[in-house]
Amino acid sequence: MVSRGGILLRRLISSIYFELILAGGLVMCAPVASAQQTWHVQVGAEIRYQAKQADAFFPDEIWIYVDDSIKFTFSPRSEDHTVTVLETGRARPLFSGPAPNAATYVVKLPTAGNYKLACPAHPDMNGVVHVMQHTDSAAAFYAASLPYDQFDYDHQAAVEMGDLLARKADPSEGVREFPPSENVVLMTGEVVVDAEGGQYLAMVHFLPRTIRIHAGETVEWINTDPMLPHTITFGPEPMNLKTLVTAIPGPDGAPQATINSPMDGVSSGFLQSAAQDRTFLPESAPGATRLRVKFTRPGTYHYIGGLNDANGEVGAVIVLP
Ligand SMILES: [Cu+2]
Repeated sequence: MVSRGGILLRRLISSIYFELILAGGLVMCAPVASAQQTWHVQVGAEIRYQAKQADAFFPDEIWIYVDDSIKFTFSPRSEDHTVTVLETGRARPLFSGPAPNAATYVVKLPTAGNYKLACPAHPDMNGVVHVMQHTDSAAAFYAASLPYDQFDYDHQAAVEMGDLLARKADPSEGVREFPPSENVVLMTGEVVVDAEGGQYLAMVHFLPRTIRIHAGETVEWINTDPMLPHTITFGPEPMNLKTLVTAIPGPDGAPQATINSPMDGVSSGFLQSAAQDRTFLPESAPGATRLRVKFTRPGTYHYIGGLNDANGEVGAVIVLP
C-alpha cells in the first residue's frame, strides 16, 4: 500500500524526471535544429587546356543526418554527369538525376541508411552517403556529432581533385606498352580506385592529333583507357554513337574499314574495355578497344571523337602518295 505522501513524492520525482528528459531533449535537439543542413559535393572537375577530366564525386564519402540535403554542383563544362542515390538491392534509380545542363542538383535524404552515389554515365564513378539517425544511444557511432564538417570535406575534395588532375596518364606509357608503330593513334586515361569506389582521369585528345601515312596503309586507333569509351567518326555522326558505320568487326572483334575518299563515312561505335566482372554475375563480353582503317588514296581526312569533340577531341589523317 502506498501512502498519499508516497504518491506525491513519486509525482514530484516523475515531474523532475520529465523535466530532465525535456532538458536532455533540448540539449539533444540543439544539433537537430542546426543539423538540417545542406552539404556540398562537387561532381567532376577538369583542366580544359590540358584536355583532362576528373570524373568523380568530391568528396566520395560523406556522413549526414536524416533530413539533411546534399547539393551537388556540376563543375565541368565538357563532360556530363548525373547523380543517382542508390539503396542497396533496389533497382536504379532511387532518385533520378538532374535535368540536362543543370548546374546543381539537391537531394534530401529522409531515411537513415547507407546509400551509394553513382553516375550511371561512368559505371565506376561511385561514392557513399551515410545518413545517420539522431539518437542519444551511446552505441550509435557519430550520434552526437558527425565525423567531418563541410570544411573537412572541402579540404578532402581539393586534395582528391588535385591528386587526380595532377596524374600524368602519360600517353608515352601507352606508346611504350604497345610495340612502336608509326600508324597508331592512342586515347588514354586512368582509373583510381579507393574503398568508396572509382575516380577517373580521362585524357580527351588523340595522340597524335595528326598522323601522316602513305596510301595503302592502315591506321589503328587504340583506346587504352580502362573504363571510358571513345569513338572515331569520319563524315557525318550517326544518331547513336554506339552504331558502327561502314566498319565491320574483324576476327579479333576490332572494327575495320576502308576509306577511299574524304567523303566516306566511318564510325567506330564505342571503343571501350569490357565492364568489370563481378562474382555470381554473367561474364561481360570483351570490349572492342581498337579501330583499323585502311586509306587507299592520298588526301586529308578529318575525324572527331564524338563523345568529346566539344572538348577538342578531333584529329586528322594525312595520306601521302
Ligand atoms: Cu559521371
